[in-house]
Amino acid sequence: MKIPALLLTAALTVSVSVQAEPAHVSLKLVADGVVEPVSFVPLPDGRALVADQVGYIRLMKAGGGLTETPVADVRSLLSAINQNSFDERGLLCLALHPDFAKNRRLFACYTAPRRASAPAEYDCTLRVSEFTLPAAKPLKVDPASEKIILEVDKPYFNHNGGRIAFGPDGFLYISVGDGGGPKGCDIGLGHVPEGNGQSLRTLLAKILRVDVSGADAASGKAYRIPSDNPFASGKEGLPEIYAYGVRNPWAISFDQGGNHELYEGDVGQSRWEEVNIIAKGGNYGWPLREGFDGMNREHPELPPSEPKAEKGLRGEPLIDPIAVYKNISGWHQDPEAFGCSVTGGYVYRGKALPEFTGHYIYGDWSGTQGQPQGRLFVARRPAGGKGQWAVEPLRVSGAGKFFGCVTAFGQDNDGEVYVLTNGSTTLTPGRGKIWKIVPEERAATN
Ligand SMILES: [Ca+2]
Repeated sequence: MKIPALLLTAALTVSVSVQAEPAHVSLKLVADGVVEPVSFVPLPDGRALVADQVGYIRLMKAGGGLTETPVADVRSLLSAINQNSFDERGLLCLALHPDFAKNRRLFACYTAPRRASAPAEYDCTLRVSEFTLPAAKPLKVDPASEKIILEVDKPYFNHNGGRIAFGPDGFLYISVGDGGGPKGCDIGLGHVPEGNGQSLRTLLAKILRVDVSGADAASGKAYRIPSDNPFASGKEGLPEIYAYGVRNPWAISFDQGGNHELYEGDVGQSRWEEVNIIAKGGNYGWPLREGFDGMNREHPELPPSEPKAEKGLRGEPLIDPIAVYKNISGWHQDPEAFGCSVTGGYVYRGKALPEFTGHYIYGDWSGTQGQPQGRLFVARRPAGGKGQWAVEPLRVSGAGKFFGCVTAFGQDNDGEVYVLTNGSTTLTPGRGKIWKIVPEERAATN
């Protein structure tokens, strides 16, 4: 549908601050040879685990390069995946227990085949599991050592979220998407009328928090509920819920420094891609809002059809993102629209690029849908810490040019940040690469 330019201009309700002079960095290739790298998890000894969406856990050697043999082949645990095509299902994220050096507990999130108790029309079941990573060399995980922690049934193949991270409190945080579907807008099979984002009776469209220190005898669950979870009693909402009103939280991360805040990249519908700082009990607005704007749930590429909602269903405030950028689907030919799907990243806490310390490095999956031309951004923390963060494109110069979709980010134990890319928009073998963000390499003739 062609949208009149006038309509789009009139709808702009928030100024998007994008710096004119972008910062320059270079990328150093540290590993390749995977299909779609989606998770990079540093081990205590300087090596790293890398999750390949198609079902492998690989080992990156200290300094770079993957070992020949995967640490684990979990393909047999996964739901069906569209091979050589686009898919959001598969192995989605890894996390090490905070006491990993002692207990060797490795957590993984992936899409499993629909479990028996799920409705027959549903697509798959999002699963968080635990494995033991034996200390013996070479590192090898036995998929049969799996212990299932938590499952969420998924009506459609997309909007899984499926990202996991341990917080400074030692609890496991899990991001879950709204359930997806061809219409988007939190509508369709498995979506309640108010949207899963606003329902406290589903784990879809939520950030969850659980205690994996032991099973809960009373409920029979493999985890316990932290006593200060916002709905811990289960009366007002499901006790696993930590925050709600998110759409497709593709990447959550804790700041290694500062106040150890929880950052979330929330993939937008058609108009706004957003980054949030997640607070306990917070309502992030989906599907009442997208970015700072209201929504048009019938025609999401058009300006909001109703006044912007200010409160949730229980009168609670809706929390604004810290940073947004325009999605090209809703802002045709707008020079400020430069992406289609936010890929959440990390707050930089390394040494090599001090100008980024305390700022959030992240990206856009492909720049334009269908083209493997991802973008990198830095969102600058505002002076004083309050208000909107300025979004600045991060230009890549020097030898390490990348051409690919930005699938995820990683951060090592020194706070340095890595970019995970796929040179294809599909799950095509051999196009996945991992890059370390390094200071700009200037040409010798400069
Ligand atoms: Ca939001």
